[in-house]
Amino acid sequence: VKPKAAQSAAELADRVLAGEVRAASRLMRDIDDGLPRATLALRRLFPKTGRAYVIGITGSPGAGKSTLTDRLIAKLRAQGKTVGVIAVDPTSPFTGGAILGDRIRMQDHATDPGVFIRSLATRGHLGGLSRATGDCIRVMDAMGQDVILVETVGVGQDEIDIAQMAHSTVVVVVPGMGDDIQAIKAGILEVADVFVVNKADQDGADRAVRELRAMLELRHAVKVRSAGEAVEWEPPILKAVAVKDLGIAELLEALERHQGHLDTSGDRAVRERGRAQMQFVALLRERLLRKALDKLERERGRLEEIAGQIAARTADPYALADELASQLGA
Ligand SMILES: Nc1nc2c(ncn2[C@@H]2O[C@H](COP(=O)(O)OP(=O)(O)O)[C@@H](O)[C@H]2O)c(=O)[nH]1
Ligand SMILES: [Mg+2]
Repeated sequence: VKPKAAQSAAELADRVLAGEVRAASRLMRDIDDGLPRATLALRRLFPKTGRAYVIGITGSPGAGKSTLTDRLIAKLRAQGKTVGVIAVDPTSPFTGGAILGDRIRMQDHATDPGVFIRSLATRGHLGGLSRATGDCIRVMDAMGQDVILVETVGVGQDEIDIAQMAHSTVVVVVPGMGDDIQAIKAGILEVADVFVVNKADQDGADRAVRELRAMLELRHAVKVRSAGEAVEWEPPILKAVAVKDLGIAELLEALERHQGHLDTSGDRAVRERGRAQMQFVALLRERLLRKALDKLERERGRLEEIAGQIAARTADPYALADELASQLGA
């Protein structure tokens, strides 16, 4: 990296640390574009991060995550807290897919200097969406947001990784989900700290609560048997009607209790290491993949050649991948 880039990265980082919104936006764009100076700036920011309280909000599309997020923002702002929002949902109102009412509502917060909203697309990250999200969390943390809300659609490993970046993870479900419960079983259940059955104005909310409780009890029984001790934190199952602002105060209370639990149980430190490991592996994965793809790109036509050989069965992908990996060196 040229000295000039290093200097501009340092300047950018310092402006972010001073809480400058434009600098934070700039850095996030640089992160998106994969500019080397973004990494330099992130390195400078990193020691100053770790202060924000990160809340993950995950669930199926249409479950009401954005509406819930919007209501949480209002409550947190009323408490005088600054709020960062990262929407990793391409269908989110934050990214413009909103009905008019949603957009007007978001605009209220968009002009509030205490709120910083940023959306992340799922493309262009080499599968490193969790890495990109982690970087954005750090930028918001460094610029001084007290609370960072991360909205993700609760499907796939990337999403579960992202959910694990939060101090507290809220899983939003809606009545009559059936299949949803199956999806939840597939992994997100393990990372849920608080469940919200949203749209409790619709039929079946109590049934959804019962189904979730049954699943948790099953999990609890398994854990008690395997660990030989009780699990300390029992994820509460709350009902909410986000559009009517019902259940939001209770959700915040549950999150505050969870924060307290993290502090008293020592889980905060355990999770911090878990998060650090997760984020480091995500970073490493992306860096190594980038290195491999760069190498293939330098050897013009090599990737196409490999693809041709594999398709024609004249070479096998296992040997070629191993060969390339070993060529990358230590
Ligand atoms: N009936 C009802 N509709 C809701 C509730 N919360 C959100 N919605 C509506 O559900 C739709 C999807 O909400 P949105 O927040 O965009 O969901 P997301 O995709 O999970 O972010 C919108 O039309 C909301 O107005 C609720 O509690 N009850
Ligand atoms: Mg949304």
